[in-house]
Amino acid sequence: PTIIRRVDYRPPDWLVPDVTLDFDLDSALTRVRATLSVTRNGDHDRPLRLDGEGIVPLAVCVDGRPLAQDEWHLEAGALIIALPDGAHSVETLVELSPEGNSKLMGLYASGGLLCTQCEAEGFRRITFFPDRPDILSRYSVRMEADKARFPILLANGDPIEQGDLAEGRHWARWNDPFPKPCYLFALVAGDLACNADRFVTMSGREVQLGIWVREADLARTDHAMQALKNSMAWDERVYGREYDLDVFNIVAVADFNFGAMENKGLNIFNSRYILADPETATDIDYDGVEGVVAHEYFHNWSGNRVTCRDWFQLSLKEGFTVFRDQNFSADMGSHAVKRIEDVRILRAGQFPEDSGPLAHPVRPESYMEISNFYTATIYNKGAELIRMMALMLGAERFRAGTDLYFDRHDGQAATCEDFVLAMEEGGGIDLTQFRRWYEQAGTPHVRALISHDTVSQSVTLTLEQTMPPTPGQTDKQPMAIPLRTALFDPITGQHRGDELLMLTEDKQSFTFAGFPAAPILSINRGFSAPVIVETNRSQDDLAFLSAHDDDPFARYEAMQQLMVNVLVGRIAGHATDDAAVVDAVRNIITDPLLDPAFVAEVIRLPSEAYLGDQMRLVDPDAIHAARDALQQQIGTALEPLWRDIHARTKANAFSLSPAAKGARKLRNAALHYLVASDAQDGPAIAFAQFSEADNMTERQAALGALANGASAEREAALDIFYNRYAADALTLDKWFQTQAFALHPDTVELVARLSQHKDFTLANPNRVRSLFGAFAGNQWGFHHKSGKGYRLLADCIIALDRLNPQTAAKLVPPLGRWKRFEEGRAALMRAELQRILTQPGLSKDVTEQAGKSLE
Ligand code: BAL
Ligand code: ZN
Repeated sequence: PTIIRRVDYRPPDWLVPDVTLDFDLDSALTRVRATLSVTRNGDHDRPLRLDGEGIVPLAVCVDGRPLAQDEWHLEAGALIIALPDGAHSVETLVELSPEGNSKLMGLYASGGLLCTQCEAEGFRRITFFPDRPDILSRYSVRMEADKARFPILLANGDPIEQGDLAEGRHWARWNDPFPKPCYLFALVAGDLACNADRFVTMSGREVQLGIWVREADLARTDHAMQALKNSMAWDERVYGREYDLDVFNIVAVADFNFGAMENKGLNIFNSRYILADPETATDIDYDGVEGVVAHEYFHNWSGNRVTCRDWFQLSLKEGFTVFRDQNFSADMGSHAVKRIEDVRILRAGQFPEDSGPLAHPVRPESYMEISNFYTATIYNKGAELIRMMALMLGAERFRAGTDLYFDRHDGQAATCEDFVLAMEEGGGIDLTQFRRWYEQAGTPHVRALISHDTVSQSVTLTLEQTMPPTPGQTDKQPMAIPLRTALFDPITGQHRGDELLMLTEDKQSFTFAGFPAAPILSINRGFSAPVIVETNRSQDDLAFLSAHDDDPFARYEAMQQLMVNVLVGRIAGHATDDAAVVDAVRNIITDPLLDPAFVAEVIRLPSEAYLGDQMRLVDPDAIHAARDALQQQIGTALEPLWRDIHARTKANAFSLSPAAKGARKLRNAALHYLVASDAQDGPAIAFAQFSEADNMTERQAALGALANGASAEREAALDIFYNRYAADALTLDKWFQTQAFALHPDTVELVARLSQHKDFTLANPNRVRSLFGAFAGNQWGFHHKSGKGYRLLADCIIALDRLNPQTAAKLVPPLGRWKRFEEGRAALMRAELQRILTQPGLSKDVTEQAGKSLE
């Protein structure tokens, strides 16, 4: 397959200012007539090239004249037409089968609905078009369909007209006045019910809001609607961005590759990010709905009004929009907890990517299949880059930078460089060196050594950075790393203020005067830079910070490091001071001033995967044993406290208030420690919580705690859960996911059985992710030394690739971590990658991921 390179970007040969689309919709056979006004862009004689995939033109007309067969040809799926002069009207007709579209890209059927997904390159599966984000067109869309089966017809923009036709058919026309790239095109047809509401914008315009779902799901849409209204108000208040159309619609569909899609005025969502009620959604699900609704809404400016010039600039819209949704969610709840959660996500998903064979810069240089670049690096590390710029600039200057960016590039297809320039000019800062964050892949390592001199009563902090080599990048330049730092007096527990140190050289020293005694270092406070910090702090220093640091992230981090040191030491066979961890946990859970949600985060043991990331060679069995033992030790040593927490955090009635959510989170953490302790009644307590809970947060946590063990309660709870939710796909996903995540010696066998379960299907991406996505994230289960886990995942990838290559390719990266495992496991992983690569007809999605993973 061809490699696409950033340096090869050329402006388009032809522009398409206006598009008229006419859809005759039907699940089995849909006809699409497209009329494009095309204009030559620049002085050249190149033909018009319209991308196409899996479609053939049934008719081609230019300026109303049907072309003969020899006046056009197909080249790698694209329609090529030589045209004279500078402007023409080009009309094509194609036929599609939405119900035969298992890739879920283009126009497809899902649960009786017809819907579209075009980003990144799905529009070419609907009609012939120059499918690239720098072609911005005004769209007018007419849809016609059977009225009984498809009573609702939605598209981008505003509704213009509709009417009835003979034989039970009807039609509707929608116009979108804002020029947009074709990846933002959308339509939906189906039998949908609407949660309707309104929002009045800051300039007093009324916007009609609609969340469209199956009638039976209507009661589960209120949280999403509230999130939408909060997002609209937040973007006005924080960024001065107002919504621009008269309607804003969201549709939930069951089969979806992404989480959601920001199509102009018509967001289409994976139903898991719209539907929520206490019976079926956990607090994490509720937060996911709020965050994703906000994310897609925010794209209206960061993505739609200002879009990307080419797909190498994907982080321009994604990194910035993730940053925006993270801050929105923090404002809606707890800043401290949100930051901890976001860093945990970054470390779980992006750090491994950055240290493996698929590492790529935030602005990549090349790709084979763009779908493979919707990664944690583009999204989450991209958001960290924006966060660092915001930190260096301060709130006011950052806002000046974003104002300049939006004003300057409104209606344009822009680049990451345009964003950085707007920050420099609007915010008044030189980001020359900072640009390396966009160019160099890999997570910087920072070594921070603190030394105290009693004679001069000064402290020297020496910072040293190294950038590990990544594929295609062996020699790296030093990065500009902003590190928020404070020095604590161990006696008073105070510090003199937080300083932003800029590490820009390979090695730099900072000296601070006026310290008669050695202070304790708090560094990378708030996780000010996405780096790995190593320090020479003792376990006592970390215990001190875990009890006293006034930066909540740094306090969490100190506890994590304390736990990591004990666990890594234990795995290496060293004597470890476990009591220090038990004492630190006791301090946190007995501090009445702390927010319970924050407490629950701080006392959480590092995941097995995170521990693996701290080791050169991952030993899944040793990691599991060490972590399990420490959990048991903390559970047993503090058992009365866990019992007390568990009892007093039980609520009388369900509420979604921050206090109620915090209480549930802490209650579940206490339950996990109780079940892990030596107490005999752990499973009984978990089963009681499972049975009595009036909400999914407590029910699923109890199920998860039981699933790790081997009690009779485990099987009973799994059966009850299955029978209660077998008819509800999103909730049944949790049943698959909980078992695939279970830290249980038989997980690999269980996953094999579940993959044959009558409710397992490769046709639904959520179901695939709930079993195989979860399993691949279960280090102990997946890396079973027999290699059975690798074989199961590879079987799934091979079978899924024939239906849905995009989702199949997302499952490949866990197999690419073989260099971090001993030779036995590494060889088994490589063998599965090789087996995948030898499959006939393998997609370029999986070919790229598996090929790179073997290097
Ligand atoms: N643009 C694809 C889905 C999302 O990031 O919003
Ligand atoms: Zn996005």
